[in-house]
Amino acid sequence: MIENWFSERYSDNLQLSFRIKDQLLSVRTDFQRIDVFDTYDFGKLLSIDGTVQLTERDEFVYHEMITHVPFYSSSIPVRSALIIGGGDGGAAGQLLSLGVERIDNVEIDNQVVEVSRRFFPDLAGSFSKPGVNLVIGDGVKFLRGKKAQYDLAIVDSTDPVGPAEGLFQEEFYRNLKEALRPGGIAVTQSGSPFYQPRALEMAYRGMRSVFRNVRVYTAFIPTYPSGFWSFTMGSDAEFSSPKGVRVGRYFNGDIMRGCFLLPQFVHEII
Ligand code: AG3
Repeated sequence: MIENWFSERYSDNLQLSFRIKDQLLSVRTDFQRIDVFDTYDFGKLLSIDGTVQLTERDEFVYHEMITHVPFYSSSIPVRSALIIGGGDGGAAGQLLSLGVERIDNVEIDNQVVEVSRRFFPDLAGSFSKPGVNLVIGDGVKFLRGKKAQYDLAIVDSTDPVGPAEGLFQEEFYRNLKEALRPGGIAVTQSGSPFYQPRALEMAYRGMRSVFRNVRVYTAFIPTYPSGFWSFTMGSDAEFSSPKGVRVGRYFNGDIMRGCFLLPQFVHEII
């Protein structure tokens, strides 16, 4: 009996493997390779250039954490948001659930959106909801000329190799800040502190040179390298610590306070 597996390679000596029922799709786009697998344990899985982007079973962790934490940390009401990347629609959906009224979601690869509409309709459905404006284009270019328009900016990107490399650079964070209203917050996924310390270091350094306040927080995401994942957010305003939050499936008041507590090896990276 032949067993089929999808593996994300972390190094020559390490990989994470999912036994799959089926490969549902494989396309090469102008930007990257996209694959969709039906896995036994995590439901459908979307991968880009061989790296896990989301699975049906654990996407809620990433998408809640990249939205709820900055939303509740904001000292100004979050009514409008910009998402760069996020072509699956997961982050936009979470922002809508928080009551954000206007969302511009700028994804560079229209195939990510098409594939998500077909295989992850619960996530991509957010693109058809009122208030969400999907733009297919380069986030870096989209930012040109955008001044003080958003309360929150979310960078939901792939790893800092290939198309997303520029999204971890200081110059990009500078442009992102220009697009924010005074007191607005920017947040980016910043990789696995254990396996990708340079991603975290780049995000942290880049944001530090642009924003007065920068904080790193982490979450447990089983299907990403090491399962221990970081996010980095920056603002010129003080971060607020809300009394009450609406709970998600991962996010709650304890997580809102505790996600900023970092192990010593993470402090040593940043
Ligand atoms: N974007 C971040 C995925 C990074 C995963 N890296 C990896 N597996 N090596 C997720 C997109 C979900 N909206």
